[in-house]
Amino acid sequence: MVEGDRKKVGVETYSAGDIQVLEGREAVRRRPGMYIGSTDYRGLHHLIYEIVDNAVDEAMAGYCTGVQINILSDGTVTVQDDGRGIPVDLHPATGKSALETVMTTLHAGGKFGGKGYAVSGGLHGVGASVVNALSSEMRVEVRRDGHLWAQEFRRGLALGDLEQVEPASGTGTLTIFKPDEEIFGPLSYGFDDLSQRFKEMAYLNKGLKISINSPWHQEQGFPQWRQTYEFEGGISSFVEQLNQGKETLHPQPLYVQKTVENTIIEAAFQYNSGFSENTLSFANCINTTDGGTHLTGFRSALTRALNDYARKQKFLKEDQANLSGEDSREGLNAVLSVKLIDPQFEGQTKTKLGNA
Ligand code: 28G
Repeated sequence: MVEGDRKKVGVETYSAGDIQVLEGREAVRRRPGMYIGSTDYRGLHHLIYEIVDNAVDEAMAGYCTGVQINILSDGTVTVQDDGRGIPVDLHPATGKSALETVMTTLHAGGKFGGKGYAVSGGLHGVGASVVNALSSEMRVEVRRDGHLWAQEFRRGLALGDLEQVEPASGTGTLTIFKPDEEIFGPLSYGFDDLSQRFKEMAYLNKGLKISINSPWHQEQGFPQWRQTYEFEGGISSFVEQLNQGKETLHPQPLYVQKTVENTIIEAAFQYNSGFSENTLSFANCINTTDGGTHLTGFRSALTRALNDYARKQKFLKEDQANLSGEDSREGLNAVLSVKLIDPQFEGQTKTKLGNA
């Protein structure tokens, strides 16, 4: 065969965007642990949190009032929200819809600014495209602009184009995915772990209704398989729960809230007759178990406020020393929650907030 005889069998249809998709998907499937921590029980649950986090982001942006999570008998997970719906318009950089871009490009729509408050931290924040790459099947349905739109994927690759299915009212996103058993092994879910996280999310986002309904658990014979959380009291309700069964020193938790330069700060606290402190701190709904600047600031502000008041009221005489930090936290149950546009998580486990 002479050079030039070789027939072209097709036109080159791979765009830069396609290559990026393949690279992203293959990288994720080759080393899933790099993206979701592990491929065991924790990693499997991480997939669900990743998708639910996106719905909670939409709630923090002020557009979503409810999230419904279902676990079907075959291990398929569905997550539905009533937010604005993932945009379906053409994304100029990739030549694909925004939806397909978000679902197939690593970090597309990621938590790196321009997105408002985003649940992120630790191993979170890798995005829906990672869940897609690690799902044997995925289907995304969006209600938006007067229509129902849908697209399907297999192990992160689009099965077809985004389709305009039918006229539809309302807005929201429905994501249906089946974690890949080639990666995770047999699918097995823990109702208590899932519901605990959803409960925490509901406390941290007052008025947000989160429901979990799991025919999977029902079929496996678990006693608990559905639950709904909605707390009008937000983190004050959280503190009431922490103080349940304890002798409280005042009937209602104290609650303070302030927004400073796009940073929302909330604290709820209530003293009980015990001696230990229990303060839970969160940044963008991530439990900052190693504390950080927000916790340090809260503690010193509390001590200062108590001392100022004690001096003013002459509970502390001029020759008496200030209350120590430890004094001010005796019997304290508190929940501190900050929401920032660009949270900086530090430390080995990324559970310490570093923002000034
Ligand atoms: C049901 C499963 C989990 C989501 C939205 C809504 C928007 C969005 C999601 O945008 C692309 C990149 C940054 C703006 C944003 C809709 C703005 C206007 C959205 C979800 C566009 C992503 N209208 N709801 N993504 N951004 N729910 N639930 O995933 O610039 S993801």
